[in-house]
Amino acid sequence: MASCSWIMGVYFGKLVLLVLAFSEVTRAWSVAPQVPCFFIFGDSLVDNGNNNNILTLARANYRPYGVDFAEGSSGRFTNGRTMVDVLAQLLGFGGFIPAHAVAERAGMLRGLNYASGAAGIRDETGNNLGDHYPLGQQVNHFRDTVRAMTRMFRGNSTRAGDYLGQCIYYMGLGSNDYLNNYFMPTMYSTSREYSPRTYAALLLQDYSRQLTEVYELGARKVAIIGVGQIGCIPYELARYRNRSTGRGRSSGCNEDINKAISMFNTGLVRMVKRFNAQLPDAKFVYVNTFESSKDVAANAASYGFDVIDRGCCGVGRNNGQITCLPLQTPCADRTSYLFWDAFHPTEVANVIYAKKAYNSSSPSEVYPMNLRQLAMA
Ligand SMILES: *[C@@H]1O[C@H](CO)[C@@H](O)[C@H](O)[C@H]1NC(C)=O
Ligand SMILES: *[C@@H]1O[C@H](CO)[C@@H](O)[C@H](O)[C@H]1NC(C)=O
Ligand SMILES: CC(=O)N[C@H]1CO[C@H](CO)[C@@H](O)[C@@H]1O
Repeated sequence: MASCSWIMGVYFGKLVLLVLAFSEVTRAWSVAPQVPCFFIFGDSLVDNGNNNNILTLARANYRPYGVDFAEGSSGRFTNGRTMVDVLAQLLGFGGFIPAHAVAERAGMLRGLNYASGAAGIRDETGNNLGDHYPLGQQVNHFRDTVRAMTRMFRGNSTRAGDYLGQCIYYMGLGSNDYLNNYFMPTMYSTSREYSPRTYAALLLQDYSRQLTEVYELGARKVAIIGVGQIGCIPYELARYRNRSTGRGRSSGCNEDINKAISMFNTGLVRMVKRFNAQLPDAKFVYVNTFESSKDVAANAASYGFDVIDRGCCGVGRNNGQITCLPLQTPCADRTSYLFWDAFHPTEVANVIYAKKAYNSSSPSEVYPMNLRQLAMA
């Protein structure tokens, strides 16, 4: 490497010095990404290690999590890459976006990942699993980042704002407000206090306020990820005693849960339209993972999946009652499973969802545009 750049230096002189200086600054990211930075807010679907050093059951920094990941058990709740890892690659980032909890200041210019397993829109969501960073705290972390970044732009907030406005923001919250709140009546009272419709409205009101804060801090290109079909995940199938039949999803999903989530998702689309109409320069996009996961389940075989109703790793009915335990042996054919554990998709499923978000031309999957177009917008 060193002698190579020395030889090139002889030939290209200043140009190479410039390139070397640039790669020093950008920490050797090799290709220019389509947007200068990528910030991630979310839950365990996209957490990449923020929960590793806190007291919580929502943690995945042990084997076999990460069994197919070059960096090993990083804290990602799957066997390999998450959806945002793949999106970072599709957006042309030469590497993954670092976890806020471990990132050094120099790393923040390319974006940070604030996602935390068990997190929801509501503060109390996920408390049954222990400590975590709810959306409110993730937004606080982002506020700190914006302050530090403004200092890096010599205190010029106009320049910092211009920079932040070109970046993409991934917002993936809401699943736990159903899983680890509304549909967990033994721990939470929300289902006794609110109808599914009122609860969805309440979540949307909270979410809208927090998204407006992220906008005010400088975000303009925001991808809002809908909640998936939680009524069909192995955990819910197991809870409602719908046993795996091996192939297909003939045992049926829990449609009560799916209906409640559809109300929330419908509200997200309205919110995206409202933001785009009302907030100057706002480019909000709705990524319909509910629709995408329906498509994947309905056409499982053509996507290469043999098993879509049980986890590749886990305990109990459908491998869906407890998540994958330390040192447990996962299934061998991980590319033929839709779910890695009771809650989380496998890497191959994450790749499908990321590609749809980035490149789908169907408005039922990405509205009003996909992330490739959002990057250019
Ligand atoms: C901040 O940056 C903008 C754009 O580069 C520039 O026009 C402006 O003069 C700067 N403001 C200060 C106070 O330096
Ligand atoms: C995106 O879609 C276009 C055509 O629809 C295709 O040519 C291209 O390869 C796709 N890109 C990715 C990264 O999937
Ligand atoms: C809760 C739930 O959705 N249970 C379903 C389990 O599967 C049967 C059919 O086998 C459905 O009738 C139930 O609705």
